[in-house]
Amino acid sequence: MLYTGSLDDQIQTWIRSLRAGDLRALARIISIVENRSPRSSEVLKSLFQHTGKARVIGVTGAPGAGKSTLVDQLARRCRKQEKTVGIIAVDPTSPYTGGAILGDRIRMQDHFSDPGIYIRSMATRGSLGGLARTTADVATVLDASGRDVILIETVGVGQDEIDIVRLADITIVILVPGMGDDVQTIKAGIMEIADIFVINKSDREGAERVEREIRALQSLAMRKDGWTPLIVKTVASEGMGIEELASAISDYETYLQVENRALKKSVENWQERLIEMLGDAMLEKARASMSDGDLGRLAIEVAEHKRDPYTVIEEIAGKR
Ligand SMILES: Nc1nc2c(ncn2[C@@H]2O[C@H](COP(=O)(O)OP(=O)(O)OP(=O)(O)O)[C@@H](O)[C@H]2O)c(=O)[nH]1
Ligand SMILES: [Mg+2]
Repeated sequence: MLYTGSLDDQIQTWIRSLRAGDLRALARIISIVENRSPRSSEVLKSLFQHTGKARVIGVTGAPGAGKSTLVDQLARRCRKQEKTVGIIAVDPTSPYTGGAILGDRIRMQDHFSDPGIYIRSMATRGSLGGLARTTADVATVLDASGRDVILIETVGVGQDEIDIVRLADITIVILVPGMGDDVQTIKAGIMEIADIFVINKSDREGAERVEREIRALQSLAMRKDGWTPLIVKTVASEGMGIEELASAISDYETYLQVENRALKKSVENWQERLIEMLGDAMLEKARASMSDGDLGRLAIEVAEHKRDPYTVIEEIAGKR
């Protein structure tokens, strides 16, 4: 596409199309922020004022727990209520889940004819700025495009994933029966951020045991906001328990609306995100001030013990 106006005009045109529901503009702007192209920060600055309206729901759990199936069911339910949906599927990159990713694509194709559901798969691990930040930026674009609900699916394996679900207003952690240690295998950090627990594959034996384990953990430590995460049993592949999950979501929403809790949660999330963004920006600034050659030369000097790395870093960070 050819644009003749100034950079700002171009961005404004794209944003107008995006806000009018143009799916091509949506895809284009998502690509811009995903690739961190030079315009991306201008785009995000302009979009921010249009965000904050979408309900962001994070869905996390072990590989194969049924996250995609559940997200799919939630999306369907939203559509029945005429709500528009954006789905961000943060692909696990481990090779053994390749089949599952393919499965996702096929299953989600059901929705491709419905412009009310927009699905974006991301496999950006190791990219500049990190997975969490890119996911946050894509969610910003979807929010600004007017999507009512944004569902973020991510495998609950590492810090990146914990950061991603921190973007969400509501975090759903999926557990399944019969996975050995069940609850213990899920990272402690993930357990802490659950607003709602889903025990999926409840058609299998052991769902009760998982529930008991969660309750036992809950009795050990109260959440500091006083919320006791609800536990919902589902068979996502059969659409069972989805209504119960929807009402758990709305119970939590009701809870958030009291005593300014939603705002407090958002402030906490922004505190984390601002630190992250600041870290990125400082690193970029430091990198820009030196060439690869500089870094290589310093690495040699440190390796040869001609200089100590602490002073080197202090110099670069401008402390000395
Ligand atoms: N028995 C049973 N199978 C289910 C249920 N929910 C999902 N499945 C199946 O479990 C498999 C994995 O489901 P997915 O939704 O792809 O799981 P996922 O957590 O998204 O997997 P990854 O994205 O690879 O981590 C699929 O074959 C589903 O059909 C359930 O409630 N019961
Ligand atoms: Mg999946």
